[in-house]
Amino acid sequence: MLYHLLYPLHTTISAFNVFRYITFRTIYASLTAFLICFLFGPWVIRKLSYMQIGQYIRDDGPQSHHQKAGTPTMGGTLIIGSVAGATLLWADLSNVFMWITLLVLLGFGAIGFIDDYLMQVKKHSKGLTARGKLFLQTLLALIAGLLLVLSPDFSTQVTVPFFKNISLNLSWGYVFFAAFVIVGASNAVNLTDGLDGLAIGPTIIAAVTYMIFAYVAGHMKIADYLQINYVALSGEVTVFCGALAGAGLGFLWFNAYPAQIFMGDVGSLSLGASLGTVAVITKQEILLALVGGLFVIEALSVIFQVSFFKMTNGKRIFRMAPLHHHFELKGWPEPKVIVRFWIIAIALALISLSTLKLR
Ligand code: 57M
Repeated sequence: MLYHLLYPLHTTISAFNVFRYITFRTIYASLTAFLICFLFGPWVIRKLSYMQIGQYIRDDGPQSHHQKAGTPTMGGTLIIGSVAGATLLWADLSNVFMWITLLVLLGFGAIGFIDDYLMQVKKHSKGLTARGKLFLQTLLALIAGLLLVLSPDFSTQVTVPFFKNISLNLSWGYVFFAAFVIVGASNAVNLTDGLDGLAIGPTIIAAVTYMIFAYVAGHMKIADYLQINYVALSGEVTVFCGALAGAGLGFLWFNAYPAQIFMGDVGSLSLGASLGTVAVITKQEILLALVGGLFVIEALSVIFQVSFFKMTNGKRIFRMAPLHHHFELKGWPEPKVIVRFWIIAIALALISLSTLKLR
């Protein structure tokens, strides 16, 4: 909004020329989102506690989690509000990709909200059914995929990281591919969200990584120099990624161990889906498996554990899935698991960034 209001005045006040630059608007979008989260955090925590939206803790989980009972959840509403507010303030509102990313953020946030609301407010113990949740996620992701494919000049080619000469044109099949990436990312972040700061840390790391990819993909000269897909107009998604990282930091302030608030499904489903959408827009879809490798490892631990459990009538590979519970049950203190998982996420993000040169 500020871009539309202030940039046109640059002919009279030359300092307003700065609103033209994506880098400038990204920095301020992230600071704005951080401040919204940071300043409104205590109020949201008080409000949620007052409304008794406190986490119910399952009996079958690690013992250490019982002391977390009653921690306010649905903090994702704060993250979504900060990201949407900061993006609307700093992005170019005529940009189609910015709107599609916001649609996914808010849409998946709404699905998560319904789930949390049923569970926390209506005390409907399981929330939405797994099938109902997956149906709504798939529907929304297909709509986002369709909107992307219909966007002007959007390529339906899929490229493979590290191999610049391998690419596949999926044509209309790209809609399903995009939906798969978005829904997969959404659920993987949701599975990871089981320790204080465990999901938001790697989300910030992935948002910063995609902030760089979005800037590069949207800049014709840099994209050409690095020989990566140039995606016209995708540069504006940089502002969204900045807002995501900023809001993540603001939320982490309160979600850091010992957490004063959890994000709930409203947070985890929407953050994962947004990262999936950004990966699709920047044409770095497959690379998301590496950028968000930690989420993939957590999701795979569940898939292997559940399959093995069913095949062997109750035997397990890990002490408990998702993987973070395995390490907790091995005796690692919670903060150690969290920080070590963050370290892995940073290393994976650095390897992902190296694909800009290694190809
Ligand atoms: C939701 N939710 C957390 C919080 C957060 C198929 C199966 C593996 C699915 C999986 C599952 O349901 N995962 C998705 C995980 C929960 O956190 C809430 O949920 C929101 C995210 N959706 O924002 O509102 C608990 O996680 C802890 N937490 C923190 N700090 C945070 O910042 O400590 C969350 C955020 C919170 C809190 O304790 O209550 C969760 O873990 O439930 N199921 C599981 O993860 C279960 N695994 C399992 O049953 N494994 C089995 C196999 C055979 C399926 C096995 O390995 O034997 C575990 N979850 C729990 N207890 N709580 C195991 C038992």
